Amino acid sequence: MAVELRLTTSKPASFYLRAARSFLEGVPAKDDKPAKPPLDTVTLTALGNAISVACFIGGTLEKERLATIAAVRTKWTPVAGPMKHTPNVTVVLKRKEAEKLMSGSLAVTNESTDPIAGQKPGTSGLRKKTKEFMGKNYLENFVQSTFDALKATNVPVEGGTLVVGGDGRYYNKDAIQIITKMAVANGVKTIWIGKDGLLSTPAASAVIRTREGGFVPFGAFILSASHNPGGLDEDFGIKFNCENGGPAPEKVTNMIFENTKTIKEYKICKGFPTMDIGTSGTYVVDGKIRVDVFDCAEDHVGLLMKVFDFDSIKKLIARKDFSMVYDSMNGVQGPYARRVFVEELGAPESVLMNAVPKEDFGGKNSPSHGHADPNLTYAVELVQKMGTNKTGEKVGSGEGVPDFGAAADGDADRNMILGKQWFVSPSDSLAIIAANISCIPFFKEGLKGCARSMPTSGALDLVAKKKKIPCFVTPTGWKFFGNLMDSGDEKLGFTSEHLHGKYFPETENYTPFLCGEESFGTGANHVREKDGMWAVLAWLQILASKNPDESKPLVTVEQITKDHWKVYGRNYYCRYDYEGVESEPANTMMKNLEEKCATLKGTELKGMKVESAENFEYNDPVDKSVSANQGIKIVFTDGSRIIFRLSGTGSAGATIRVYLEKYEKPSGNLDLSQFEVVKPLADLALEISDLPKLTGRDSPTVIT
Ligand code: VG1
Ligand code: CO
Repeated sequence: MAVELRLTTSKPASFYLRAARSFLEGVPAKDDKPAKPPLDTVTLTALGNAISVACFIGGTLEKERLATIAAVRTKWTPVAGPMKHTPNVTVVLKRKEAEKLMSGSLAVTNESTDPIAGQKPGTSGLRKKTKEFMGKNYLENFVQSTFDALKATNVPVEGGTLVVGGDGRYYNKDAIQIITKMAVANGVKTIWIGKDGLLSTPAASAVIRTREGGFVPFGAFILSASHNPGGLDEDFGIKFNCENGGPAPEKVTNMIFENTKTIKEYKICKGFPTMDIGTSGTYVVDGKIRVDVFDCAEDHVGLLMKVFDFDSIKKLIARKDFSMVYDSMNGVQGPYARRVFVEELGAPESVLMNAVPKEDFGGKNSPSHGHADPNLTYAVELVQKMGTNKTGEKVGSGEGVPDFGAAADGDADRNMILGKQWFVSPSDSLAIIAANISCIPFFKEGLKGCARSMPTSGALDLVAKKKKIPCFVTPTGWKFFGNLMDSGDEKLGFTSEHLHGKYFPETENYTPFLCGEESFGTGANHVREKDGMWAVLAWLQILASKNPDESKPLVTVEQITKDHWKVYGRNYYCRYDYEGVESEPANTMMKNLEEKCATLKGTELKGMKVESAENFEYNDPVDKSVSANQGIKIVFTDGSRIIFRLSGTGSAGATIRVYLEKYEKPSGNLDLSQFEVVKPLADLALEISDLPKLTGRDSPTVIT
């Protein structure tokens, strides 16, 4: 475990010395206080005059042989006042006893290899069948191509720190060992690995942004195919996140892909020891390379505790008339859920469902059939528990049903929110969080900006309009939100002019910022990924603030949703997925649709007039990059929309997504089933696109 001590001159040096020492030594049990185990990492951060205190403590504890100074880092930090910036020093202490010295060869071998076709990263990294990933040089080629792209753009790979972790699926642990050996061969000096190889996607982002004082690593490899099933016969994936903690932007992933087409050799240290990633500690190999294996939850949960008011959520959870459940779907979220709900918020162990990470997320015979995908179709166990069916309608009397239920996907960046017999659609959830944002301490002054992906419903736009804040519409995929969150941030401390590292001090600052997607992804600028746990805590915080008085009846999730519709109206919304379609007819369908766009405008279809029809193109307002071909969008004069896209996360064939939306004013009928309301739009979509004829499919495989 790690801790950060922020030194100031308001307390004497001896106070901090004692504190650092007791963290490193641990504290024995006393009276009714439990023992505190020793911590492996103590980070001292200090500004201005406190810097000498940090040096004094580090030097003293090293002399006492209690700790090793693993790193001393300096950077400039913005401060209020005329100085504007001040020097900032971070001293990283590693507990001597937790340090394991290992021998091993650091000799680098250049292995020759040939390009492998199809290594193009999609919406969120490269995803393929696990067996393909396990094939000769498959992972190695992609990893080397990434290092080469980074080095070509002056990312400080050499001598740098790299984060590696994954969602725990089959092949995760082996891949981590390979990446470690390749990273060392490519000059990386320090590798941070989540214990047991686990790091959720948002946690990896939090580690980059906050561990050891923040912004130490140059990036992270996250091993995940997210909600796609895991196992030898299922999917595996890898993605690279940059030094801001966000997914590599398109210019980087394009560069990686180009490299995979010409790669001739990769570098690996074959004699580097295989690391014990099941035991926390800091391993020093050959006196030169440091591998830290650390608790996967500490940085992320530590950050969330700064964003939210845990005490008020704790009070909500303690209420006798409130109960909740949380389904980790046997993905990576289990350890995080236990830490947050049970250890920090005092909920009983029984709130945790499927909280043990499994390599196959429970596999084919589990209720979710191994799809760690939090939606009404796959989160079967939770949906049943919450008293609804797979179209979100109430089932049974509601007796004994918890008041709140939520779930995460395999890599824990997604969330599904449920109330007692009540489903909140992700687009509505985003809008409701926006409308109630100031309940959350991190946002107490409100939002400066927000964004949604293009296929996400326009519910957020209505809130943004009322609050008079900018609302951006981006292509699908979290990487497009990154620039908006980094905009106006000078990020002192980054010296290299590389990749995404060209920060944008001149452009508008939009933080605090909220963003989300219809695909059960919600998040904010505390990290640069969507964050499943964040969304759930946001809802719990809203519930806590709507229920300040325990003697009054509980204001429920259902009520909060309905109250929202009464103010803003309701964006009835559904997504139809046609999975496992042949690529060729899917591409033909999209091409035909694009051609049709030119003539659709102004025409009438089943009594609905087309206002616009286009292939969505995004012009990034921050770095001015252009992303074309992001989905066919048909908008009608009554505000209804039909959108067609091909998925970019599948591992084989094609998945067609059809997004349907119909707006109803606050004075209209707000209590219909979304599936019924959008049905006529779905029929129209099939007619316009010729989908059934081209693909041979009459009905979608999944409706969300
Ligand atoms: C899907 C979703 C998209 C999401 C992406 C990654 O992409 O539609 O909104 O960002 O998955 O989510 P696509 O290209 O298949 O539509 V995750 O949780 O799978 O990393
Ligand atoms: Co995911």
